[in-house]
Amino acid sequence: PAPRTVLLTGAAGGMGTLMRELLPPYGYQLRLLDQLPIEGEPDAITADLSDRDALREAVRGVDAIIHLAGISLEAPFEKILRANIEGTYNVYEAAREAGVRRIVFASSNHAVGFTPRPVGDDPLIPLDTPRRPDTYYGLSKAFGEDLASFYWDKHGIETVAIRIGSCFPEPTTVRMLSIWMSPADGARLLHAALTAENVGYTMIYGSSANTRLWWDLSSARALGYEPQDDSEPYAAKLIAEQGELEPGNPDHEYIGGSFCTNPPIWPR
Ligand code: NAI
Ligand code: 15L
Repeated sequence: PAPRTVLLTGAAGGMGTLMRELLPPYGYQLRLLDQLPIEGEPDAITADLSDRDALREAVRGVDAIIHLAGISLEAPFEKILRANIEGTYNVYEAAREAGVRRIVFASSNHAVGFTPRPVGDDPLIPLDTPRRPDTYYGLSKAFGEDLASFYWDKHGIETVAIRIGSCFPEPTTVRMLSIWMSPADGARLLHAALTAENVGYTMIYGSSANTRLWWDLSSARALGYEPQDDSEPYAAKLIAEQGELEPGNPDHEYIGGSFCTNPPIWPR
């Protein structure tokens, strides 16, 4: 049966807030968790991912988990270790103990951030491109992908890991024209990741059907995802304001853009 009750971690964040609105029409009953309280959501669980008792309680009776919680940008390693690496481990352990069968893990393009971005007629970045994290943050997402793969092989917990591009209401940079995932497509993608059968461990890229797309969406489409949006209507205005990406700009060179130069190491 399709999952109905879904734990949404990171529910107070940018994507969590968007998905709280967009997922219920698909028929989900969301249980919300975040370290921050959520206004207008008195039933939301306010807990840190280091609180294993709270996680045990939070996963009880859910059909699936969408795991968005964590530090979503670069930060000192100790913080990333605690929130993203240990925190994601704690979520998987809680799922294993409670018998939850499916997790959708918010990975990131920054797990492959140092991959040169395709230019001109270059092929799209393939699904099996080697991981090239661009930050401790990206490294934590690479860890999360391997953790998910391990929990499938060892414990039979299925995961769809989504290397999300940029999920915001609108693209705001020229780079985002290639990696944008509209919120509506984000909800479509999460729905597909929750309902596709026999996913085992599957890695997908998460974006809309952008004209300037950089990566292969076929594993996402294989789950039943049919993106409806394209960033192209935003292109003329953004390029007029910001100019085309030029060589020497990290957004021109690498998938991860400026994350590759944080801390600054440009030019190499
Ligand atoms: P965000 O930073 O807006 O939200 C993350 C939420 O997680 C926050 O509400 C925060 O309070 C919570 N959180 C952080 N550490 C926690 C902890 N230790 N315990 C409990 N809660 C904790 O991030 P956003 O943009 O909503 O992203 C959601 C997820 O998707 C993140 O994992 C991020 O890395 C990933 N992602 C997002 C992208 C995007 O374009 N929005 C792109 C690629 C990946
Ligand atoms: C991410 O992984 C971040 O969580 C998000 O805030 C954006 O910066 C996005 O990548 C991006 O690459 O634009």
